[in-house]
Amino acid sequence: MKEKLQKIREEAMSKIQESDALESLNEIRIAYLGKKGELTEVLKGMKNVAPEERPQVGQMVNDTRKAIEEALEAMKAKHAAAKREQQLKEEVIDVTLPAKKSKVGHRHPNTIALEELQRIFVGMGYSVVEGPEVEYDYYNFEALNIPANHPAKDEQDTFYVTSDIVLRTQTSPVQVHEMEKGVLPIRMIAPGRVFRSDEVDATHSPSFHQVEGLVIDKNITFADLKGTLQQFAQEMFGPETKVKFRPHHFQFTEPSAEVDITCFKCGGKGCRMCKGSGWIEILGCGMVHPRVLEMSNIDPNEYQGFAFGIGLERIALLKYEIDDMRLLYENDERFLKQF
Ligand code: 2NL
Repeated sequence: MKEKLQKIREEAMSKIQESDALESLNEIRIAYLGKKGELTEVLKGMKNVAPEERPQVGQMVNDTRKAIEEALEAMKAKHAAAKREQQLKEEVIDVTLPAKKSKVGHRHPNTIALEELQRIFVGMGYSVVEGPEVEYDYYNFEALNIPANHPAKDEQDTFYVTSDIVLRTQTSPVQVHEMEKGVLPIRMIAPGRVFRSDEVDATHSPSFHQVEGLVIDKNITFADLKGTLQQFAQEMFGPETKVKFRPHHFQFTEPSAEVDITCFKCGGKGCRMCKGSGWIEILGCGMVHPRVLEMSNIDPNEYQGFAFGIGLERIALLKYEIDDMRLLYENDERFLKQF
């Protein structure tokens, strides 16, 4: 019995010494100290030992168990230390390496132009009002004095959702809603996305952005409109900018005009930018048609107003000398990061 214990002890010790990883130590523990382990088997044989020898053999079994347990613990610590050492060696981080460059986003040219435009009009006391992109036919056309048979209402130009609901073709409906509220005076701009059934090319897109302006008060004249738009043009395109009002026609204004500015590239001498004319068209405007006021319950004898509509993409293209509107919609990083 003593020899057997001695043999078990020596065998276990040498296996522990030879073990090469934490996992194999557990197998050794089970093989010697487990429920069906060798030492346990020896204990089961105690009944064959003479009673007077039992305490001594029992003591030896306990000593052997203790010795194996201690050896296992010591080896476990050694393996763990070695494993950690190995990890530290393999998982070294070079803190002197340069950091990954994170990409910083850019504001879109449309956004930059819109923010500039808003800054100018807010500076003149205008509020900024937004509204839905889907509108009743009434607010998009009828309330703006555009009759049922007007060519702009043609399915070729307008996206119809139902027979009386459309994707707005201008942001004027937002202004009509403001007029209907009946709180006067009004001094507002309405920026937003608008839709027209156009083919995509360098200057057209089925979805683009517009900023419309509306002022309604007592004693508003065409002179107020001219002064306001001149101020806007000079702030947007430089203090030397001159404006020219050309007679035009819109259903919702009377009189109506288109506004040209002196070319900011050549100062009016004529260049590629202004196609040699020295002038660049930037917006449409006019005095709000009396019928438009009436339909929104504003008395044209008491109140007058002016309105204007600016194509945002057109302003962005001009300001940044971009020659194709499609670039504004492709969101190519190489393009966007230039602004
Ligand atoms: C253009 C022309 C314009 C308006 C828009 C307007 C709005 C109301 C009443 C009267 Cl509520 N007029 N808007 C007036 C004149 C011109 O836009 O060429 N836009 C790109």
